[in-house]
Amino acid sequence: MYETILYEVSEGVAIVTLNRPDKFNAFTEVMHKEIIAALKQAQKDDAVRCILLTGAGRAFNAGQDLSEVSGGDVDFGGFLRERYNPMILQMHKTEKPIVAAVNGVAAGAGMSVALACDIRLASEKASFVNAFVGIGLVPDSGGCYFLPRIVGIGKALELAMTGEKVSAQEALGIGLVNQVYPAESFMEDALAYARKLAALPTRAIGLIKRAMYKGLEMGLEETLAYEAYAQEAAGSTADHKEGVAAFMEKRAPRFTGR
Ligand code: T3D
Repeated sequence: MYETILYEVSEGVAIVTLNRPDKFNAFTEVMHKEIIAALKQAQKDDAVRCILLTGAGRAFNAGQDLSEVSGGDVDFGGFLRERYNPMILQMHKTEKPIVAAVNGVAAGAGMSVALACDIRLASEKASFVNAFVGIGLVPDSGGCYFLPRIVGIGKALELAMTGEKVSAQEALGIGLVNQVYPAESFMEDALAYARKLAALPTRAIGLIKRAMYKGLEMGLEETLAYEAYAQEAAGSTADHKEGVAAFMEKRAPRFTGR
């Protein structure tokens, strides 16, 4: 039903695969729309408790399909406002964890999308290229928001200004990715990670995501107030009751995401 992505739900995980392997899964207008639609589909589906975003073939994503923009004048502002920004905002407001399974190179807006995911898992064959400067552009799609927050301003400026490729191991060293797995078992390992997240209290995880990002932007007083609000919501879930009951009964909890 999608043209540029694959969408599959398996054991609580919606696997969204960017699927233009001959173009290194570069973004097109259709792909932006389909990613937004897939995120909304996953948000609505109670059977989905984690979203895993990956790429088909050798690459994760090479950013904007440059053949779409090579012909002449491009309305860059409009391009971002209409295509990229809604996709990043949809990721941000999705109240389920989004895990990037970075199977190969993530370049330009492809790197930004990986940064906008909540967790990044990398194949040892993955790499990151802040490719914008290489074509005389500025990091977009949230790159200027997420990159300095994830790796610190000094490293963020270096990566954005030089556009140098960062290997998976280097990415692990600077906190750009959370885990690196062998290439041969990468998708199995990434799926196992996503399934683990999918078995946790989904509503609390959605609230953790929202509260943590809000905490980045607010002062202490506002953050404390927001935490109280979020805790009220989390404290009224069935999963909270189950977690406490399981602890008291000295057994493993069975969370249902409600
Ligand atoms: O309007 C706007 O542009 C605003 C929006 C901006 C958002 C952005 O994302 S700007 C940044 C755009 N992306 C880039 O500048 C990255 C361009 N690609 C590369 O630098 C390199 O391809 C990579 C570092 C990603 C990978 O290098 P390598 O040596 O492993 O592979 P390759 O041989 O360069 O590429 C493999 C194929 O993918 C190749 O096709 P071919 O020759 O085998 O038929 C290449 O043309 C294609 N490909 C890679 N990136 C893109 C692409 N095709 C279209 N668009 C791409 N971005």
